[in-house]
Amino acid sequence: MNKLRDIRTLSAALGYLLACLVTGPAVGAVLVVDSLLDDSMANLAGNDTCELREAVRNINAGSALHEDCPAGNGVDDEILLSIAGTIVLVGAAEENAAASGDLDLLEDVVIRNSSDGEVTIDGGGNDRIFGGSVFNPIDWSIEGGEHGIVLQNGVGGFAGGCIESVRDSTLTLDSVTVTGCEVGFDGAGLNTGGDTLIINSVFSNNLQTEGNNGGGGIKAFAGTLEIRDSVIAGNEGFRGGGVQVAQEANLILDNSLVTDNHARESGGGVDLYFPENPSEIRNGSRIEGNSAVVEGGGVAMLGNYTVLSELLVEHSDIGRLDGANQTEGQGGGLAAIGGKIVLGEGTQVVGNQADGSGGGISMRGDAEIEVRRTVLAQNHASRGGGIYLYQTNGLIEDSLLVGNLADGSGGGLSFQVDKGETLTVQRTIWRTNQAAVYAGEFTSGGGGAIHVDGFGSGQLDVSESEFSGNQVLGDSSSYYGGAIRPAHDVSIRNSTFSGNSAPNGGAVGWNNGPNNIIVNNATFYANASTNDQGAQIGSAGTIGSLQVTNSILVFAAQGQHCYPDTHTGIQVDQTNVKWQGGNCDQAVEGDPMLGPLADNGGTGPGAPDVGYPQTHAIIDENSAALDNPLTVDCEPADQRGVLRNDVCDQGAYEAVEFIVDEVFKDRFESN
Ligand SMILES: [Ca+2]
Ligand SMILES: [Ca+2]
Ligand SMILES: [Ca+2]
Ligand SMILES: [Ca+2]
Repeated sequence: MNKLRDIRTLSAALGYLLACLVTGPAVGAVLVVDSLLDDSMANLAGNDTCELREAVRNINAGSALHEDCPAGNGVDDEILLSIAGTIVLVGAAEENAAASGDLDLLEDVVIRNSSDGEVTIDGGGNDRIFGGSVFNPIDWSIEGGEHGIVLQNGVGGFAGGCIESVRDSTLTLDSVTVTGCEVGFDGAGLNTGGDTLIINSVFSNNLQTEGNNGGGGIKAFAGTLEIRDSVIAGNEGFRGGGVQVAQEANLILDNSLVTDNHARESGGGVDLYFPENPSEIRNGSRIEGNSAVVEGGGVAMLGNYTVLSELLVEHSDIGRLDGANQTEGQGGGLAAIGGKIVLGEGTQVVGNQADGSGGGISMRGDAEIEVRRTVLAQNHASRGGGIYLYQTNGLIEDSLLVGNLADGSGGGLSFQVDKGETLTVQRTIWRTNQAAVYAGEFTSGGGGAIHVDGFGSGQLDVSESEFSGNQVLGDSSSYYGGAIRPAHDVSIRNSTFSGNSAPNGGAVGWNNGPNNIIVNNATFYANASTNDQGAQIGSAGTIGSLQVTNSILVFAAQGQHCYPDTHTGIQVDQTNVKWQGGNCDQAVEGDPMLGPLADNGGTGPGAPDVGYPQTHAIIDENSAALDNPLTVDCEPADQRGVLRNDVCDQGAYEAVEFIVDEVFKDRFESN
């Protein structure tokens, strides 16, 4: 029996191959639509023109069900729209055989504009335009070609206002505009449940109406949604004003613009809702001018606690100075609860606004963030002007935070610890960020660049970074830390504090603890206490300690170097050098002879556009900080990553090049 079946199978296969040799493999039918008419099936029949509805039904049937059109093959069929103009679909909705209302697609099909102008398919405000059946997932595409296809004015009931692509279908939209569509729950322009490519296309002014679900422009609930070279603009939804990507779906946004969309809850531009697979925003994409009421003006991610939800942003902009994303709640540019956000090379988060916390970025709820080679500039919030982190572990490196503003604490960043979270900051520039602490909401606080607070435990480690021109505004005796207002466990190594100011503690200051703060090989230069309470370091804290070693304190621009000097918590021992300022009496008096704040190089990649975190170089061989024998346990390399020599210099800069230059001068210069 088996042998007989094998022979039958073999002969059937041979017969098929022979048939292919004679006739070629099955070729899809090409159905040319040469009419813009839509009407009842009876009225379309026998008029000698092939209407779109007849063509779709022939393809669904795989036959010449309607004699005005060629027969459908059922495999690889193609519809050519040969007449430019507008087709308005008519007939009752809630019908699923393409006989009225929406065109229900049950077989694979390519719909292409072959006319000499734009073709518009209008849903008539009656039903969606293209639908399908969950029992018939299909591979399909709409190709507008040179002149484009517009899908407009569809109304989709629950899901898919203009287009519904059912689970496990694949869909390509190329050169298609989807506009003015409306839906109750999911995807006003498009609701899709399979791999979807949107290229050279526009989704504009679509509306998702109900107080649940979302996707003003597009909702993807399964498969990869790739949006390339496209524009998503002016759409509105509950979650995801522009795009909502949920659970089994993931997003790739490539060289696309998401702008002027609005969410009545979260994710004005994009909402990632418990995504189980990583998403990417990349390659020149811009998310700007979007808004959300609750959180994530530009992007929101509600993370999954069991599967790591992850978003990577690279070479893309979230916000711009004249195109802020904004929210009445948290995370003007980007908000995440849970999950992991990675901001990579070439990301800019600029000009975003949150009435709550996190002007640029807000993260909380067992979340994780990595920021690399990123610029965060001129974002504004009540707390954490650039970044707000709560119950979040983080890494920030080779980045630039400039001109961010908090009405409360943490102009650059607010780090709220709770359960032992860690934040590592390295090779990063913090410049001209401001905390404008105001009485009322926050009775104490500060941190022009970084504010650490919270009732639990946590650790902040800062190294190889520049803090310059950061400020805590106001005059309260409770406002501390022009650069850093630490709490809990903080280490500061190989960093430069220059020209920062606060009422108390111009560079570093705090007013409550518990603290365990270690500062090693730092340079404090020309910081100011506007209340004369510690130009460089100030404290009213009574718990914990701040230990400063191997550091330089020079030029107390206003106030004494340390305040109060006798506080047991502040320990600035003889391994430090001080100049042009009082207090810090254990430090040894001497002129370190420093140059101005300048980019003196580095060994890392440097921050985008501005290079390396700046340093004050030791510029004279008579510097009191040069090869200082009192130093103990210096950092092995300096702020720039340059290895220190045998006897380390105090401060963040090791004068290795200076010494080489001097040797060169002595040996070879004739005069
Ligand atoms: Ca006809
Ligand atoms: Ca239908
Ligand atoms: Ca229908
Ligand atoms: Ca040295």
